[in-house]
Amino acid sequence: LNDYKLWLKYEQITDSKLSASYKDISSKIVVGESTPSLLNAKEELALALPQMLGTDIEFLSAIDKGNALIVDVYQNLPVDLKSAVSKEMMDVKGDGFVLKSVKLTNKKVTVITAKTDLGVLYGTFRFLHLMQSQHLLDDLKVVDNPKLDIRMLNHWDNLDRSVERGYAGFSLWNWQKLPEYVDQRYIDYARANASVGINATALTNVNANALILTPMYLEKVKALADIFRSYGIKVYLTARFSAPMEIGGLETADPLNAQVQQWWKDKVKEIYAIVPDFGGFLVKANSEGQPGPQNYGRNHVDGANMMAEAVKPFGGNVIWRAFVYSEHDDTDRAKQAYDEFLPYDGNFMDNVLVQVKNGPIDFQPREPFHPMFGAMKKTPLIMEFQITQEYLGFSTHLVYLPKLFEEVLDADTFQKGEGSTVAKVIDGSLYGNKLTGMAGVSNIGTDINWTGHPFAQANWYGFGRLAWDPYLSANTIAEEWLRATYSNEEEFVDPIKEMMLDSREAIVNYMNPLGLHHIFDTGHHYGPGPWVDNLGRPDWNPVYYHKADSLGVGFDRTPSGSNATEQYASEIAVQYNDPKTIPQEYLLWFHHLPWDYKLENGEILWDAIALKYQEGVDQVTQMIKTWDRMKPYLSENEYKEVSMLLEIQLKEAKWWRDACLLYFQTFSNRPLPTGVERPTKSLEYFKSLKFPFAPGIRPRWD
Ligand code: BDP
Repeated sequence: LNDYKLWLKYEQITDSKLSASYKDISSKIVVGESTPSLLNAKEELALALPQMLGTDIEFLSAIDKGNALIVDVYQNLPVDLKSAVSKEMMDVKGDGFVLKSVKLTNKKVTVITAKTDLGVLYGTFRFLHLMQSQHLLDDLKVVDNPKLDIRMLNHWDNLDRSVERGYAGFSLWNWQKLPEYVDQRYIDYARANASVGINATALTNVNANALILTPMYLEKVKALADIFRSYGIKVYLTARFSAPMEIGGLETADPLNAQVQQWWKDKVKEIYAIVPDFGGFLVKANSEGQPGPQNYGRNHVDGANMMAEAVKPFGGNVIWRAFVYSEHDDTDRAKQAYDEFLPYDGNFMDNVLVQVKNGPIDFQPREPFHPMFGAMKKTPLIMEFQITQEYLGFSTHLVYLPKLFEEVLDADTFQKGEGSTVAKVIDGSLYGNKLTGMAGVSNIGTDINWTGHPFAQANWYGFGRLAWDPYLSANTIAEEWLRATYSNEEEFVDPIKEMMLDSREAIVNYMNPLGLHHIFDTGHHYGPGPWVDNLGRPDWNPVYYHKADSLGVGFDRTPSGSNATEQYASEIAVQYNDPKTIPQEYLLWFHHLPWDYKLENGEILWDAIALKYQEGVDQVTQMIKTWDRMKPYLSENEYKEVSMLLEIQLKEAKWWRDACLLYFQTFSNRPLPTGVERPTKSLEYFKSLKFPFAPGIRPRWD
């Protein structure tokens, strides 16, 4: 059950010196008790400290003679403490916080404070984390502010508790037992989120069901919102665009129709009467069969602004997704969102955010950053990452995603000159957008350990940390997570951190090396299916994406092909248009090249592809070796569960390698280079594999 506790394990500190110094500063605590969030802070301290310090702690109503820990909003601090932290407080923004060691006459006071009670709760979690990761705390001086406003999970949870692309059991939301039955998990979910600063959650699938907006469900939503509130988490719902017809009895959902507009206004009023701090709507419209304004000859602006108008008086937001690609459009799918949304820049109301996936296709193991970032200058763009591993081995493969997130955030869009990184676009600093955010498609479910793979917890954790501060490094985050989750032993942390950091490149290598993409078996997106060519729409078929033929492989997105590069700043377009200057990892994303094309290192393309697949397999073998060496630092169970998963990962890395190479070999007609293991099964065998069950699928929209 230890897995259930996530990174909030609060294990006993065995280093006696450290433990003594922690006791010295925190066994007497004064917590302001004026609000539910402060009470949460108190409860967390009451849970964590006795466990970590192996001793009782004492809550006092005021500081007495000895050292003490003071946990309260700035405004309520005693005068001497106020002046001791006033300088740091000048740097605090929003729900940011200060942790500071202050010397008063004859005693040491450690202060956790903020402008808001939520800030104090965040500070408390940080303080406890520093203890968990064994930092010295007697000379604390930390000021930390959230850099984005909306730090949000998107649950793709259906009302029947299935989770689209969910690989960790069922939905946490037990709609049948709500509102009366409050599962402890809701509280622990809120604690975990608050501990990393996540402050919003969209409870329902973007492929939405209008029923969630009916009174019966809204009562249930209220129960969840009531629990989440004191942890600073606002509830959002997905809004089905045709809801006025489905649950409102109207004949149209045309956003310019007065009755429809009124329906949404009334609905919103009803929601706010039940959930006064409701965050707003998340909308997938005119995408993959979901209804939207275009069904009525209107556009995204008409649709989004109609809803924005309705939530505006209550301070709500509309988050409108840009994941669109039309069945009637035969331009390169990678270009369509940009083409469709760019003309609307500047036309959205100021409480609309456009939510853009990190890359232009769909959560592949590696994609170049989405060209809308940086190009759409007047509209706040909220980043959409996928924490659930739809195309990254589900909850079976160990893949540390902050490495992927970091790569995207650090990417330079050049849209306002050098240094115009994606992080600066989404934190608003590049163009001065007022509203900012990051969303992560959740990987959470009812599995005891929440995320299926124990290491997938790091992806939830890491997402939260990056939503708080998109400039943090994947390295720092891995270290933080490991120390809180597994161990503080350097001999464990260092190699396992390396293993995590390498894991993302490993999966790119054994699934989609050198810019290959979307060659997954269809529907479930788990194993390889580069041969699939029979789906209803060309852009659902892997062959559309790799375009392998006897001459070569890859998608020409340069001016001689789809010219997707023109959607990027010219600095990037020029670099990417030339196969000699494009970063190798994007090569086949943007170029169709002959099998014997010579790469910079002298290898021909075919050999390079084959060697990359092999490298991916070798990296997983290495991961297994690393994990095996860590046995002394792990409980039997901890060791075994990851060990079993890694064995599956190795088997499947080989499956990917063999299936893809055998398939591409039918075009390249070349032998496998030395160093690449020979497949032991035939291509026909790999093509014939069928899967009786794959989690996370929903009936297709076609
Ligand atoms: C794709 C998923 C699909 C989602 C869609 C979306 O395959 O299940 O509905 O994205 O983001 O990645 O709307």
